[in-house]
Amino acid sequence: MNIKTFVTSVLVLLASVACAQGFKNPVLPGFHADPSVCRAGDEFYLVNSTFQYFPGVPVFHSKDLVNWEQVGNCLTRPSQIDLKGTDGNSGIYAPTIRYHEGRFYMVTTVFPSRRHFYVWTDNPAGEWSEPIVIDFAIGSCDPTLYWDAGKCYFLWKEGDIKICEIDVETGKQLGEIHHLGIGLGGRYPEGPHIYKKDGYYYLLLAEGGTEHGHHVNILRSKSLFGPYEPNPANPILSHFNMKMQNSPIQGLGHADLIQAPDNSWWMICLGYRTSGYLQHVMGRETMLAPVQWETGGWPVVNGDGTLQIDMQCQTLPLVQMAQEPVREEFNYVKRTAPTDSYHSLGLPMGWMGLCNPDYTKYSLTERKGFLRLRPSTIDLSETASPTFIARRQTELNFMATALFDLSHLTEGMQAGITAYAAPLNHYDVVVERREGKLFVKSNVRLGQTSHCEKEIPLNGDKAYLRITSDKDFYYMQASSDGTNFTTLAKMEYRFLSTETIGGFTGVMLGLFAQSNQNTKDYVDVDWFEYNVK
Ligand code: 6LW
Repeated sequence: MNIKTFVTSVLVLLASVACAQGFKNPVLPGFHADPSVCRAGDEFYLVNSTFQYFPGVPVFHSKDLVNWEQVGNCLTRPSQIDLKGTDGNSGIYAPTIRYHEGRFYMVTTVFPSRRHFYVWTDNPAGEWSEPIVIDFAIGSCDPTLYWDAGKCYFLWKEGDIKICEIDVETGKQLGEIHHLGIGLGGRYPEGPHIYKKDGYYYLLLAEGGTEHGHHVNILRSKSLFGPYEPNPANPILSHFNMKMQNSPIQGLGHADLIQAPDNSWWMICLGYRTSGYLQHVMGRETMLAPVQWETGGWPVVNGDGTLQIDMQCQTLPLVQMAQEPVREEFNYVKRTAPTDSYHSLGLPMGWMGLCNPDYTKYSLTERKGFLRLRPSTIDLSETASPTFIARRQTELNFMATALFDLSHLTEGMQAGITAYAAPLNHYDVVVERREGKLFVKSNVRLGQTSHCEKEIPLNGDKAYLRITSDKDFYYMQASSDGTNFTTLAKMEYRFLSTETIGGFTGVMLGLFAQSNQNTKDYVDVDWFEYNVK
């Protein structure tokens, strides 16, 4: 073997070692639906839909598509989005993120108006612009932006897949609307994206609906406006088949393709991990798969169009990102943001409120190291904005515990921790004061029914409130000393599943405070601990 061959072999070996082997799906566990990804230089940015939650559209950053860190949110100001009256079936639907000539764009749709709009920024971790509204197309969802030969195109689903040129400065329509078909006949053709490769325009889209029948097809044309010919091997991604009928991951769809700096191709998509028979509680999660895409050929996802929890494949060189702490201490995080931005509250990334939260109900500065919750008279079971702040449930088996200082919780107030799926579907651990004494109880809200299984007295003004789980049940627990916990109730997972309640979100683990009258009193939360088992 000559020296050149030897050196090349060593370099290839080193490169393969540097590209680690394998990763776990989902790469973004918990309610991270409708993912879209772009690349700026050698780094990746990803966004998800958020529906009734605020701030809207989290922005994640990665260097390897596997490890992600949330660096911001696109919609942080009430002037950008009015979520009043929204729930898990409305608000912010699927977003697309694209990077063009140094600027990031996020385009999405707000329901029920079905208005499409986009915002832009030069710093994805900072504030994004005021919305630029698409005024020539109302209806349906899943818009995307695509640049070709110096022109910007708006692509969306409204019955069929439509595209037209726009002035990206104003959102105004510049060209005629072209029709790109309705896919291959599956229900709900949606989530369209276009990619140009080897002289072809490729049209990627999801069909089948965002349940078990979900799958991804791809078509191509020599012309941007078609006609588009389908890949004979469609679907390129699907678990809706006999081979994958028992997979713990189902509902794969709503994908986006991305080329890495090493010219490898990857697909991110949504899917959900089922708990029990065909049910899921954590919402649709973001998954990753490698794509083989030969020159002039069709893309092949992970060899056979399926993916696994344990992915055995060569990855990009893995770069760890800052991980969320197990115990959130609620220390104020200073950010450059205007006072009307949610980012000005200094809350940790990943924590969201409902609709457009009243910022005066939340403080990390009135008592250093504590989250102060000022109760609203809005109840958790209303489709509105109660004093509620939550983070995603990311595993089936978890333990969430919060330490409350209740010395300022007065008669008529309630506060606690909740596994929240929807206004009429949540399991709570609730504290209240009666005749000067503190009590803690379970509260199960299911549709028109509220049920308290058990109530016990608390000793002193501190309480450790806990929601934990196993694969079938949530357990509502409480303790006065942080060691001896009493189980107040246990309730089936399945009554918080998407299949039971509908909608497009997943269970959130939250803190809340409510009062039957306006009050200056409050509760302080010292920390929130989230352990996955
Ligand atoms: C979204 C559509 C979808 O607009 O579900 O799974 C809808 N895909 O593309 C709401 O998430």
